Amino acid sequence: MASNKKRIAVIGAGPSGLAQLRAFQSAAKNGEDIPEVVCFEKQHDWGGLWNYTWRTGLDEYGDPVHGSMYRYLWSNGPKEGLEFADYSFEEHFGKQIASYPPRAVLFDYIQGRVKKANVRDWIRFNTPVRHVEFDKATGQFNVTSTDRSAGTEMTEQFDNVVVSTGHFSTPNVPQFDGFEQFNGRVLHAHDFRDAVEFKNKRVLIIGTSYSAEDIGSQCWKYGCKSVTVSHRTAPIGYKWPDNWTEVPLLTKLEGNTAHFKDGSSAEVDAVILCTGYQHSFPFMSEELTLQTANRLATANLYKGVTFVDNPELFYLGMQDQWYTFNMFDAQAWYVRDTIMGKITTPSAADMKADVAEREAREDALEDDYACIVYQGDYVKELISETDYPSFDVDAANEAFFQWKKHKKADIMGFRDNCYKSAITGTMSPVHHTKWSEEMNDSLESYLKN
Ligand code: FAD
Ligand code: NA7
Repeated sequence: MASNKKRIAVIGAGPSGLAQLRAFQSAAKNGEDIPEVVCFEKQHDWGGLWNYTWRTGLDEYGDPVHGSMYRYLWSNGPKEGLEFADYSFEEHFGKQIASYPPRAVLFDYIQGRVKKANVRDWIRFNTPVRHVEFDKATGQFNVTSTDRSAGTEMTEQFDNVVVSTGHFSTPNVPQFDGFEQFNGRVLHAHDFRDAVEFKNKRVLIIGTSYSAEDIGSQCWKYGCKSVTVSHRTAPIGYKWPDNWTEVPLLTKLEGNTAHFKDGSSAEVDAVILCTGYQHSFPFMSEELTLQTANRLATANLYKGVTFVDNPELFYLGMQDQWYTFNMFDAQAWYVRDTIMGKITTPSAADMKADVAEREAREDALEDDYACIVYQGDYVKELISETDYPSFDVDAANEAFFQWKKHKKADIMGFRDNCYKSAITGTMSPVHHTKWSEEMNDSLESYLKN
């Protein structure tokens, strides 16, 4: 007999998609009758961006490579800001660990919770979703996916779709005069993999946000000759090392000479475009596609998750991010309870008013500290409506405040600081080696405290 259970498609098994699986598994563990959940993941493994790949460009099947992560990446914010409320670092590692873990350590942590929840069987790996459309006649979504190992394509029906494919994967790539004739590499941050490639090179970075800061810092740490950061709006303004300069926007390249808006110039060997990413959902039909800027109040998502034009569709993790893993959890629990009918979605007009109110509040924010509080309040708001374990969001905000101050004081040394967990209240140990001197980013080395 055919099941009359709802069927839910979760697209992507990165931190957001895994949060959705864990949310449903947690309800099942509490004895609730949960829908059938099918997660589609285009890569061979889970973890999203944290599942590092050496590949760039197209993968072995000719699909765009999702990964934007690079070697030697250490968390760019304190782990105390992202800790899962239902699975602490101490539970995972059996002890408290230092505050800025390298990629492999965070990847291990992400996996620990979902291994414990035993949800791997819910995921169809190596299976990209190619197309999603809504059938008004049936009130269901038709989801077309390709099993790349078998080379087969199929279309199935789902009552709800949760899009959790991230938004830091499809690069925004501006053009500057002279790129065609430049005698060095021009690449986007998405394709940056190993800072050692730029040893002894003069690196020009365009952009002033996280990628610019961190890729520049990696190149510095691994021995580049100099870093020049070119800004469109304003310089980053930290106290940079002596071989690091901030300049106005690039106007053109002539050979290896980069010219800037103020008339100055510099000789450079490589250009890295740290110019951000696009929200890109080529697999969604036009009327289901989220169109938003990279901001805290995403356009067209009620409560930051429910698609206003079709409230059976949800998007996770589409905000610009101070909070990450625990915010995705708050969203996933909220989406779960909406799908399971425990939370009611209001009228379209009320949803639109909610979005407008969030945008107006964000537009009035004066500085980064206010942005942190704003996103912390959003996390509080969502968790107050579900059974996601409540945690001390103010303490997590405080870790972010300290982080900002530590960056201002010493941009190449901020990762040597430690903070108190908002989940367990324990203080992190100081890492055994300074970030600037630590070339070993393995899990084994990091845990030797
Ligand atoms: P992703 O991690 O991008 O996962 C999306 C998943 O969807 C992927 O597995 C992908 O393969 C899959 N997918 C995509 N399209 C399809 C499809 N059509 N069909 C099926 N599957 C699909 N956050 C922090 O908290 N700390 C950090 O230090 C930090 N550093 C970062 C460094 C870099 C370079 C980048 C780019 C981001 C960083 N982030 C960091 C932010 C990052 O966005 C989050 O940590 C997190 O990875 C977002 O999770 P996600 O699941 O929303 O998206
Ligand atoms: P962000 O945070 O979206 O920042 C993009 C940057 O690129 C920002 O400084 C922009 O400058 C700049 N930009 C965008 N377009 C241009 C053009 N055309 N010319 C010059 N500069 C431009 O992206 P990131 O990659 O840094 O960070 C994304 C995530 O990756 C983040 O979560 C990290 O954890 C890792 P603007 O200020 O708008 O002038």
